[in-house]
Amino acid sequence: LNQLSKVIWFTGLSGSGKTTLSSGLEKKFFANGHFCQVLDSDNIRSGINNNLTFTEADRKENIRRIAEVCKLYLNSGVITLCAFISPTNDIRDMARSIIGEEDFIEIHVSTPLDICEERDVKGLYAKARNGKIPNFTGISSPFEVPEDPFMRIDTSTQPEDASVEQLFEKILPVVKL
Ligand code: GGZ
Repeated sequence: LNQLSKVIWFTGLSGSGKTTLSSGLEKKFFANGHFCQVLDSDNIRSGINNNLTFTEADRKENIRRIAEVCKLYLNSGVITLCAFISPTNDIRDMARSIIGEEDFIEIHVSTPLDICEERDVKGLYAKARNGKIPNFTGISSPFEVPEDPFMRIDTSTQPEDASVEQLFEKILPVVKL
């Protein structure tokens, strides 16, 4: 295998671009001969974690199970790209300690709240503002900015392909054998 297995952990608000960037990066890695698996709320909360809500306790359990799954991927040599809000230092510290400090690469997708809310791709921010979705991150539930991520990417100040290119250039040396 021509790769070191790592977990690329994207954290950021809903609509910040985590899933888009992780899919873009997956394509680039694959074209370069590296095997990846993207995990995001679409493929995790619909299946393995379909009994979990967005309370603080359930978010923590969500991330705990995801981090354990990442460990299995690590052991099999696959690069895991995780795109979860993972809103608090406490939750991200737990993920980091389950996965192991040296295999956990934190990317903060730092697109500002007002831009995410303006995009409102799924109409969730509007619903959260109207009180129809409780515990919505950035509106009625906290997001703590990570202090020292490996990288910060703001998708509102540059096009998607430029962000993916930056991620690829900076992460490739970390996974390349
Ligand atoms: C935040 C919510 C909520 C609440 C539903 N708060 O933009 P999306 O739709 O596709 O991504 C969001 C996704 C977040 O799930 P995560 O598993 O990443 O969250 S966490 O890490 O905090 O456990 C959003 C949708 O689920 N969604 N309700 N209340 N996002």
